[in-house]
Amino acid sequence: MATEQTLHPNSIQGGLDAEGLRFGIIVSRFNSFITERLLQGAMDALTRAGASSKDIYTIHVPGSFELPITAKKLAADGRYDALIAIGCIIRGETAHYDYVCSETARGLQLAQLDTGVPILFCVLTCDTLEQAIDRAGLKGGNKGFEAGLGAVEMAQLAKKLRTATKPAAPAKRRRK
Ligand code: INI
Repeated sequence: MATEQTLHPNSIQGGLDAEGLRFGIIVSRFNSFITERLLQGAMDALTRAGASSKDIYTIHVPGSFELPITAKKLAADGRYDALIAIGCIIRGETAHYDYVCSETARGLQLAQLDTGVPILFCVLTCDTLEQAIDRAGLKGGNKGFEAGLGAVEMAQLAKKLRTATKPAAPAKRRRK
């Protein structure tokens, strides 16, 4: 039997340095009282991580339902290292909430899987306005800030994976 040895696997992780990375932030105008606070949180995180204003674009859309198509277009143009989708969906009296929630989440997931560009899901899905306020800078912190840090980490990770998973160059054949 082989002697026991400690293994040291290779580790690939994204860090939190945003210098030189480009970000797009798509913001839903619906419930803008909440979404603009989430945007401030995301901007705060990106600024603290070292991103510069010239590398950050904000794009506003009417509602959360419009986030996926916009995110996909931005991701497909290849200029961004990561995107953040910001929305706030609050339950009403009809099933509308369920459709907007599920299609927004599904569309954003498809957009990032189709394009390979990380899209951070910063869409609050709440039963009440109070729950949303708590998550936009009060008791529950600011989910925009969390998404901002997540965007930096995923942008770096995506870059590293592009190089780390490249197949090694074929070994040169020796002449006989
Ligand atoms: N959009 C939201 O972002 N949040 C909501 O709470 C919401 N509600 O409750 O209706 C909402 N609806 C609009 C939707 O996102 C689309 O903009 C609209 O249906 C037009 O496509």
